[in-house]
Amino acid sequence: MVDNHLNLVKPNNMLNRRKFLQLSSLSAPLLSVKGIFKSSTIQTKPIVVSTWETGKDVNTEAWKVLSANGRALDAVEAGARQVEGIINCCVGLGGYPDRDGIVTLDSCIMDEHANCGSVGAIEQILHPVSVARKIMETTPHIMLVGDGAQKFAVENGFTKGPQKLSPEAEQAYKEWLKKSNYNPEINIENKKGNGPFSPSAFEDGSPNHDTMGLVALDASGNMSGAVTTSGMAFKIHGRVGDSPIIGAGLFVDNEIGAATSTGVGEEVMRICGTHLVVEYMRQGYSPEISCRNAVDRIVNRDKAKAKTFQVGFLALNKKGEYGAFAIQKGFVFCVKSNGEEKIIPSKYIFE
Ligand code: SD4
Repeated sequence: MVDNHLNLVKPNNMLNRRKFLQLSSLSAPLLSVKGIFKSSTIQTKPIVVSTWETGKDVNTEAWKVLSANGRALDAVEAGARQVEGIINCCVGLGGYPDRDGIVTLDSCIMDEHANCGSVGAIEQILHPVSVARKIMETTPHIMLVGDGAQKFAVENGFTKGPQKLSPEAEQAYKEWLKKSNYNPEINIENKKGNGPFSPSAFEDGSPNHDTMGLVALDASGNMSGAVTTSGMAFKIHGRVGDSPIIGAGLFVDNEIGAATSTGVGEEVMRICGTHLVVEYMRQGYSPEISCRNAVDRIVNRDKAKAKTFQVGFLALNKKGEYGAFAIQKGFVFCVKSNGEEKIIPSKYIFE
């Protein structure tokens, strides 16, 4: 499934900065022939890319802002709010709960000036992405969590909804309780080889992830990104994943590009995943190869373990070029620009 030329950038062969500079001055034409470095100077803008199939409607919402020459920041917030407002296993108040039966949400947002805001494990608030933006724009802080985040939200006009599971989430939770042999003292899912805190797949085999991460480049050439999720279902209460962590679930560098992630957050956090992807793009790698290199960083440490979980990265560079890479087959992403509206399967390592 992986193009042969990608072998050139496996971690063992990875270029250090000095070598990279030497190579890029001596043999850049050769490398660009291989497709590692793109030489195009054409910029595709505006453009938005987002994770999973739910990204299609998210992009539609973001596009309303982008196509009216709006700011990428407004576009990504609008896109994230769309998916927060519908019932979905993995985003918003309709999402699956933690092992105590409580839905806790993680979200963050980052703009072209490296301003960022973030909420972790917030409860009963419909639009955590807008709380994250409020934190970014009105406080000296970046991240608020739990009760403090909820208090801040309510004080700033967000409505506190009821503590109630969606019918789908309630059903899934009841199913999970049957087999989980629920015992907070013992991390039983881990023993079953299901990942650090929660099963990597649900009972029906569908993956335990559908986090919304989206990054956009606006008509003015500025970039922003947002992520919103209910996190891994059946996690320990209070667990926060990569999604609201700047540099893990989302990173935007307006000079270079932006990246977002999905999958088992603990594995993304271990490598500061999206920051790493953006740093690869800074070195001149295409978005896809940058995502591939970050995936390799995870997989090469422990191949056997990596076969048991999913992580996917999605990146967009300053020219509007995009790409993704995942550990497992199955990750898809959505693109919307003037010339394109597509759902694209990501390349991957394992079938
Ligand atoms: C998390 N990364 O909480 C999130 C889960 C996810 O698609 O991506 N779901 O670890």
